[in-house]
Amino acid sequence: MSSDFDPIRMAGPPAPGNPGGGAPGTGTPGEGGGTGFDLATETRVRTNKPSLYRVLLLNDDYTPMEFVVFILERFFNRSREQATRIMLHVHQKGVGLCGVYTYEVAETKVAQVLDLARRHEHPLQCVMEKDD
Ligand code: TYC
Repeated sequence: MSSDFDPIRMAGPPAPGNPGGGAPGTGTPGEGGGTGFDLATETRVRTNKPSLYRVLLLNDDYTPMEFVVFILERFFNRSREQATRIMLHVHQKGVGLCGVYTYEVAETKVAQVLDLARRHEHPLQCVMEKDD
C-alpha cells in the first residue's frame, strides 16, 4: 500500500552557523537575491522496503485467557472476535501471530506486552522474529 516514491530532502538539519543546512559556504546571502538559506530540492526514489517483523505470543499454563484477549485488543487493535480466535490458537498450538510490523513498532509492542504482563504478574511471553 505504501508508495515507492518518497522524496527525501537531502539537506540535514541546520548545522551551527549554517542555517540552511546545506554544504558550508554555499548559502551566501545575496546569491541570486535569495535569503541566504540553501533550499535542497534533490530527491531520490526509495527502492528498499523496510524489513517486517512478526510479533508472536507464546502459550503458558497460567496467564488468564481473558488477559491475553485484552492484550490483543489493546496492543494489536484486534476485535474481540479476532482476539479470542488468536488466543485460542496460541492456547492450542503453543504460538500464534499477533501482527506484522516494522522493527521499531514490533519492538515497542513486545515491550508493552511484557511490561503489562509483568505488572499483572503473568508469565506471558511475547517475541518478535524477522518476517522473510
Ligand atoms: N493457556 C492459558 C490458559 O489456559 C491461556 C493462554 C493463551 C496463555 C494464550 C497464554 O499466549 C497465551 N489459561
